[in-house]
Amino acid sequence: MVVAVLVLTVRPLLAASATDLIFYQDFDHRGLALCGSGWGSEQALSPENLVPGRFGKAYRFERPRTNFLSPNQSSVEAGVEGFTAGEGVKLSSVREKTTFGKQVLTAEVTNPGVVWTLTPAKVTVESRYRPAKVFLFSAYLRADRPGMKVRLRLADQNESGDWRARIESANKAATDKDPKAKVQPPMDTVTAPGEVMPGTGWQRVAARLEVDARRAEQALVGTLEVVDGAPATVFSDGLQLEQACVYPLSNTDPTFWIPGGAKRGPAWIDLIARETGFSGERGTLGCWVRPLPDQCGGTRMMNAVLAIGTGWFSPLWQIGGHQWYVGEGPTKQERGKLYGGGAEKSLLETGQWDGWHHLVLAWDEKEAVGYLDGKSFGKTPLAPGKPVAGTILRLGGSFLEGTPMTGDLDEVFLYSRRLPEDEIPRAACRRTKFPPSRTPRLRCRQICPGFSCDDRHGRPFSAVRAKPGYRLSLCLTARRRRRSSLRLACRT
Ligand SMILES: [Ca+2]
Repeated sequence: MVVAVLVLTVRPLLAASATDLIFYQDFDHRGLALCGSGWGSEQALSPENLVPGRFGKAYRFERPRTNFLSPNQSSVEAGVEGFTAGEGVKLSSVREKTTFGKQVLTAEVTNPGVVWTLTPAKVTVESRYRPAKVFLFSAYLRADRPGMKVRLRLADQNESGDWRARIESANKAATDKDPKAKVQPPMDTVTAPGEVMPGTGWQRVAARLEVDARRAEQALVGTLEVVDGAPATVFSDGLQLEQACVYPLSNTDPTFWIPGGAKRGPAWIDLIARETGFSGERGTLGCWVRPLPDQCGGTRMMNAVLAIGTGWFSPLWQIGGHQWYVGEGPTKQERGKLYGGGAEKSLLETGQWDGWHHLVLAWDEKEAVGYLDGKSFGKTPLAPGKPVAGTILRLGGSFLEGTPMTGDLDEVFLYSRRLPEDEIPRAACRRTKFPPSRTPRLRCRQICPGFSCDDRHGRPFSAVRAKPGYRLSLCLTARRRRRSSLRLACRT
């Protein structure tokens, strides 16, 4: 028998049941979110993802990634191991403090040509559903003086291998078996080097390589060349070799640097939606978002931000990306789709709030409306849907093809009713936390592992509530006999 003890201090009492606010995560309470009728739900946050928010802290979302380079190739902390000097180039590691450590790679170049080449990285990854695997090689560079032009390249040493013959023979075997079989010829490799004229400050540059997804193994080699401006000295640090996003494939900007060999999973935060009491039939889902700069220049597209559902075939509510969804599954209805491409582009503009933008989806049984910064940008009729078993409320992406969000997220809220038209612009113009009078003041002193909301048998915690204006301490003892059963004792 597992005994879990939850101690909460609630002040003032959440009036959530009166406002139908059934989920609220502000990232300012160590992961504690309001969930259902005034209950706290602990969401696991990674401290390295907490960044300055619209109010207090926000959470930064990035796609999952691995830096395929060795630790020394990525940060040059232990000499020049992993780098081969080009002809006539003198390589050394010198002391300089950067974001990536205390040493940087220095190359004294006398003539145009190869500066350094990396020892190949053996990579075996898949690219499900996509015709190509896309790899990105990025580095931070600077020069001892302006006027030099450099080129970063990425190549697969297995390019001259037997991959083409293997694909062709597999295709032939397929058509021999079934003459109508659809086969794709081998895809030509696409290389996109990154060229830059580095200044005396650090600057990131990236090279891209696309290969046929059926090629099982790559031996990836990154190279830096001086095109023009030698003799000169070029400094390198913060190198990263990664696979681009599998979906959408347009997410091909390099991610924030992580050490060589390090891996980060998807950053999204999931909650079983029924814990909030979400009915699906009507509601208002919203948040503040801010896109991330592309460190090679420009701003990165954000893609899906929030989603409630399980996949393409069940009811779905989604904010962000080219298409917002609401109601019955996208595969079952023509309606219930809001074009979000224009709103997504508008996110790249700084706007009134230092890059932050307010996104809202509000719906009832008949229609849904999307809002950007308090203004409606589109509406759609819909076929209402109810959440199916296992429906997830996902912060920071969508389960449709596992699309990850790129950007910062703050003040996520979900109401169980459609907010009136005039309340949404007011919410977007607030200069204080949302909603100011009803910010959850759940302060969690202790939450034992194993504790969670469970409303499979109605709403077991709805009895435990403080009255308006009360400052109340609750001590709950939950005895967890079976997964589906929580017994509560409460004293004030
Ligand atoms: Ca916040």
